[in-house]
Amino acid sequence: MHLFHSPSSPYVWKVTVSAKLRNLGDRITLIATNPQASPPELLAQNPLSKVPCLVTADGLPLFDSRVICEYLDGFGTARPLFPPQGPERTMALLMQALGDGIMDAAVFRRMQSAYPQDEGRQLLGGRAQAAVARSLDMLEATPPSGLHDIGAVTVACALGYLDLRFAPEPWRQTHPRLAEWFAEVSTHPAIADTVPA
Ligand SMILES: N[C@@H](CCC(=O)N[C@@H](CS)C(=O)NCC(=O)O)C(=O)O
Repeated sequence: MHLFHSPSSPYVWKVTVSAKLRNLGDRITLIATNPQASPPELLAQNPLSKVPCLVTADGLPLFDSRVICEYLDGFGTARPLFPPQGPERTMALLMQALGDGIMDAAVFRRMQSAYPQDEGRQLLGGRAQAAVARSLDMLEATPPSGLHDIGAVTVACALGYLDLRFAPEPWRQTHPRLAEWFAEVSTHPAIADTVPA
């Protein structure tokens, strides 16, 4: 399998953490990619010009991170990250949606910070910042436990991305239970060995 990859993407990180947790890391070859440059090799596989994009051993291109992570659950014998059914699955998917939403808002803020900060951009950036703040509050009320499912993996990668891109906006003091969980899972090799640069 080949993975179109960019080292600072939180969505790519989510895929590499999932692959490592499921002992599949050595079955995936990384292809360094700048999706902003829309290279033809990426466009041939993903018309959205986004990473991650996984090309399976059969040559099937898969995007986005949600589809790729669930696909990876079909291999190997490690515990699946997507619970098969019932309330456990619903909660894992909900936490995945929350983590993905934090990534979406944070990546959007980061991208638009490169442009002149007119009134419209300030308004949109402020909405994205507020969405992240509210999401952190929700996670503080019910922090994930362990790194057992796709919800916990996604939230961990979202928090790691905040640390990477928004370090001057500390969240730990105001969210101590979430901070404690993140400190604990950050030592897991699947996270510690794959931290984005
Ligand atoms: N929902 C997608 C989001 C992927 C995404 O937005 N990736 C960013 C990198 S962080 C990207 O490739 N952006 C390129 C672009 O928007 O042109 C997923 O979960 O994979």
